[in-house]
Amino acid sequence: QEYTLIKIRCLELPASMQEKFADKTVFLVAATLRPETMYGQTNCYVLPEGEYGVFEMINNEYYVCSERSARNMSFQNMTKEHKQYPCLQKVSGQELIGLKLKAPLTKYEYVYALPMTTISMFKGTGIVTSVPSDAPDDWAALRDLQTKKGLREKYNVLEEWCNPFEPIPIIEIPGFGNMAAVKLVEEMKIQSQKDKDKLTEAKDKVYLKGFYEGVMLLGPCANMKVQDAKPIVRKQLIDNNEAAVYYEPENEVTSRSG
Ligand code: ZZB
Repeated sequence: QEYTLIKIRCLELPASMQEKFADKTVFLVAATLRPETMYGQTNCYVLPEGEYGVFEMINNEYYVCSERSARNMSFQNMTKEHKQYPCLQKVSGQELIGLKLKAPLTKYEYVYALPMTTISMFKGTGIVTSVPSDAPDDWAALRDLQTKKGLREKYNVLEEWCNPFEPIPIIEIPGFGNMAAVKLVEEMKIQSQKDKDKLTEAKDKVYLKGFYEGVMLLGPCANMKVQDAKPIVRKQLIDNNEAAVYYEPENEVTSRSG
């Protein structure tokens, strides 16, 4: 599986990381199959009870991600030393919640790291960038945080980290409008991010119809079909050093995430 790794720069660090990494360039890195949707990022998701690590990469960059993904990166000439991926420090998802971040391409000047309870630590980096306009899971989780005070309190999330961040229309899909995920989540009466089966169904629908019929609404690829825009936006992100190519061994993913 070929992913695009989106580099979301930390504008601040958790207390536990401040001593070692204060003068370093640190990113939360999120694996995505939809680089063309990065115009619609409103936040970044972490698994609160997930265990992440800080790893040194080439060019004096530091990535926060799962150790499993750092291992994969070490075989892809991304870490400082080939096949080496020493964990410089462990950090929990809960510690990352509330960090102020700079994400590429989105109109929001900065976004925040927020909790998502359905993240798999066995897929991608365990960090997920959020595009609620086009990813039903992302909208369900953001809406949960925006509307449920108890949930915010449980994970120490402040209202100002989620409520001002509205989904951004980025792709027009015939029949689904310009915020396909929002529309489907309402139409299918999806209750919360835990509504797994319905969310899978919604995701499959948006993926398929978006890829073949979606048209970009903004950026240099405006008016282009999603399938044509995808490689162009991806290349632009990589050329700007805002993203990297990342592969995941197929069988490992399926066997471990079950
Ligand atoms: C941005 C994005 C925008 C995504 C979109 C999807 C959509 P898949 O398709 O299930 O194999 N993702 C990545 N890592 C994880 C993880 N560890 N746990 C849970 N979700 C994860 O996986 C690829 C997508 O699942 C990724 O692409 C990421 O969300 C999420 F408009 O990134 B995506 C219709 C979907 N639209």
